[in-house]
Formats: sequence, structure tokens, C-alpha cells
Amino acid sequence: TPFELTIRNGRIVTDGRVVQGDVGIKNGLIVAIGADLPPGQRDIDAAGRWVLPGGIDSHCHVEQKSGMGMMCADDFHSATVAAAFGGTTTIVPFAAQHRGMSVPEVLADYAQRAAEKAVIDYGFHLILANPDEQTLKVDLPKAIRDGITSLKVYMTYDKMKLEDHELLDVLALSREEGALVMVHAENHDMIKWIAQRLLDRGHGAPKFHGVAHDPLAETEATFRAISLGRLVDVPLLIVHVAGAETVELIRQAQSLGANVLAESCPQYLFLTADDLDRPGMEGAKFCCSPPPRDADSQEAVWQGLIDGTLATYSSDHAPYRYDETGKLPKGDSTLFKEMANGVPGIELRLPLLFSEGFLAGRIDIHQFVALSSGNHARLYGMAPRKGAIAVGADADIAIWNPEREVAISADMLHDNTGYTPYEGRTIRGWPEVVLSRGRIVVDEDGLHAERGSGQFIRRGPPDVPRREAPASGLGSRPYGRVLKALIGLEKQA
Ligand code: DUC
Ligand code: ZN
Ligand code: ZN
Ligand code: ZN
Repeated sequence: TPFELTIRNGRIVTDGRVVQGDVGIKNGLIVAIGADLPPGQRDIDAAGRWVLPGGIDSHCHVEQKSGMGMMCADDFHSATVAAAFGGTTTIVPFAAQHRGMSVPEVLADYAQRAAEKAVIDYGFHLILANPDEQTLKVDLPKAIRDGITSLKVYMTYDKMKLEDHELLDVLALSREEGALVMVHAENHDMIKWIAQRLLDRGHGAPKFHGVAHDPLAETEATFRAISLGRLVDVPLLIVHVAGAETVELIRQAQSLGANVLAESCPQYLFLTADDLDRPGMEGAKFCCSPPPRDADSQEAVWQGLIDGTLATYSSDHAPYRYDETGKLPKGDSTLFKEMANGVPGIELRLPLLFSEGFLAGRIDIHQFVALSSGNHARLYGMAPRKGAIAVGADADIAIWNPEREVAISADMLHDNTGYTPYEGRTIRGWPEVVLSRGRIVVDEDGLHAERGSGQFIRRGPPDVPRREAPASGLGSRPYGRVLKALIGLEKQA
């Protein structure tokens, strides 16, 4: 037989079409797609199932210390196992530089920990908190050449935030070196100012996290980030978009030719600020930044995903336990400012979208594939190897049973958080068999992959569809000769 594995009789999503048929796999690659392929050494029956590219989660936090110094609950084993059980076959978490750390030491540390533990493939984005000469001129260009082709920068958090001129330095460099900059856009001073007034008045409960992180803080910083990107003529990607006004701002900027991309996450589709307002400290389980907002914002995020304003759907899995190691460092007297920021979602990200997006009729199966995998692969430089069922691509495949009903509870999940913000909901559809490079990672009898069997993906340059600003009128950019030279658009003034 020409195949090590044949997936038979599935509904295969490939190249913008749905094909009823088989997928032949050899040496970890997809080598044939068609009807009536010969049997493999092993066959998987996919009758009545969807055969989809494995998910790519391009925003998750694994074995990472937060800006506030708290350690995630998941390591590279538990996080990648949980990802695989939820239909994800590649993750791109963060390697986080904190002030005073050099980029090579950060990358070596993350690379070693992931290589020992990951069960699926992975890359890293570099979080830049220390954009000094050495970092910008030497270490970052080298990291990019080594396949770390994306960066995250923060506009808030005392220990992480960059000034606008530093953001401009990073953006200008990203064009020269071929990397994509991800921006956490919230206005630091607005949040700090509101939070201080709340605390002065004795308002420390979890729900006040949502008050401090006002939607305007997100919208203002997003506008500023977009403006910085336009000034130096570089694309950027706004992560974890939460609010309706921010979605609309991004849509308008795109219509004026701005090269702004954006991402959202399950917590902005399925949670609201009301979830933070639960009895006792329970609301801490729903605390992330930016926080979930209201029903109108949920609808706006759906529309953004549907019409392409938002290009990627990631988990922003930031796993902290509901105890003194994470959410409640001071037990019941923990103030909202002291709770670890972030919610778990690496396993439920795709099942939630499959059920409430695809099966509910909000998006079609091609949109599901683009939002869960294909767009991540292109924007983060992993196509055509990842993100599609295509001949020559890695055999990273999730086989979904659309009939299976699942009542969500924390004890069915595989991460180390110990709770889920989606407890008690019932969804439809589940990825029952998951392959990574042709290896069965998960099937009906559980996990098969070994610790350390995942591979580092050395990513190429981002493939960002380029929008052009109009030549004149609203949105046009008058780049004079001098400005062009200053920002590096032209070599000589
Ligand atoms: N930003 C993230 O990307 N994740 C969790 C918290 C945060 O501020
Ligand atoms: Zn962030
Ligand atoms: Zn995050
Ligand atoms: Zn098995």
C-alpha cells in the first residue's frame, strides 16, 4: 500500500471546497486526496464526520510568568495535551522577555522546556518588554531569522508597557526584518486612574476589574496603535478585541486602507461583564484583559469574525488556578488589581466555535477553517505546511463528529486550571480523532503521543494581504521625501 494511514469517507474541507472521500498519509504528510483511495496500513473510518485541518492557536500562554510575576498553571505538556483534545495541532505561545532579560536567554529557556514536553508542534512569539539597542539591533533580527517571526508588545502594565516612540522603533524594525507585531491595546493611564479611584472608595470586588478596563481604554489605544502603524507604513495585529467600538474602529481603518489585522477569542463571544459579578470571589474566574463586555459587543465580535474584520480566533488561554497561586493571591480579600489576568480556553476554543458558529449557522465550514487554522498559518508564516488539508502539507487533521453532544464541565478537560468559565453549557460537535504529522495524538481511547514528540516550527515571514491607502482624499498618506527617509521607506533623503 502507498499509505501508512488512510482516512476514509469523510467530508473533507480542502481548497475552498467540500470533498466526500479519502485522505492518504505517508511520512507525516498528506500525499493524496480523492475518492476510493487504496487502504493504508491502517484505516480510519470518517463516515458522517468532518475532516478538517488541525487547529492553530496563535495566542496562548504556556509556562509563562505574567507581567505581575504569576506563573501559569499549564506547562508545555498539559497545555499541548489539552489543545490536542480540543482539535488543535499547532500552538504559538509566547516567549516572554521581562525587563533585564536578554532575548537569547529567554528563547533558549522556552525552547528547552517546550522540546521536552510538547505533544504537538509549536512556535513562539517574542514578548518585547526591553527594546534596548542590543535587543533591537542584534538579538531581534537574529530571532526573526531563526523563525520567531512575530512579536507582542504591550501598551499597558507597569512592567511591560512600551512608550509610543518605542512602539514606533519596534514597528519600523518589523518591516525591515519581516515580522508581524501583535499589540495589546489598552490605555494604561485610564485604567490606572479608574482603578485607583475605585480602590480609594473601597471597591475591590472582581466585577470592578470590568469597570477599570473601560471599553474606551481599548478603543483609544487601538486607534493609537493603528496610527503608529500607518505613520511608519507597517501592518500590525490587534490581539484580543473585546468591544463593539473597537471592532467598528478597525473596520473603518481597514476601509481607509490601513494595514491593521485583528484577533478575537471565545471569552468575547460567550461571556459578558455580568459573569464577573458573581457571588463572593467567583467572578475572578472570568477575569481577563480586556474583560468580556456586553451583548452588543458579543454581537459585534461575531460580525467582525463573519465579515473578515477580525482575521483570527484564538484562545488567549492564560491558565491560573482559582486559588492563592493564581486568581486569589490573598484569598477572599484579594482585590481585583491583584487577581491573575486571563481565562483558560485552549481545549474548548474550537468546540465552542464549531457548535455556536458553524452548526448554529453563523459561519460556514470554510470560515470555521479560516478562523481556526488557515488564517493563522498564513499570517504567522506557517503556510503551506500548516493550516490546510492539501497534498504536501503536514498531516495535521481533526476529525469532527457533528452529532456528539457534550455537556461542558471542568473535569472532562485536560488543562491544569481546575475550572472552566463555560461550565454547564451544552454544545454539539467534538473532534474525536486528532492527527499531528500523521501520528494519532488523540482518539477514542485517549492520548497516544509521547512527551516531547512535538516539533518546533521555524516560521517564515508573515503573509499579510496588503491594503493600499487611497492616492488622495480620506485615508491617503502624504509621505514626503524627508519623512520617507526618516522612517526607512526610502534609503536616502
Ligand atoms: N493579555 C493577554 O494577552 N492575555 C492575558 C492577559 C493579558 O493582559
Ligand atoms: Zn494581552
Ligand atoms: Zn494573551
Ligand atoms: Zn487508540
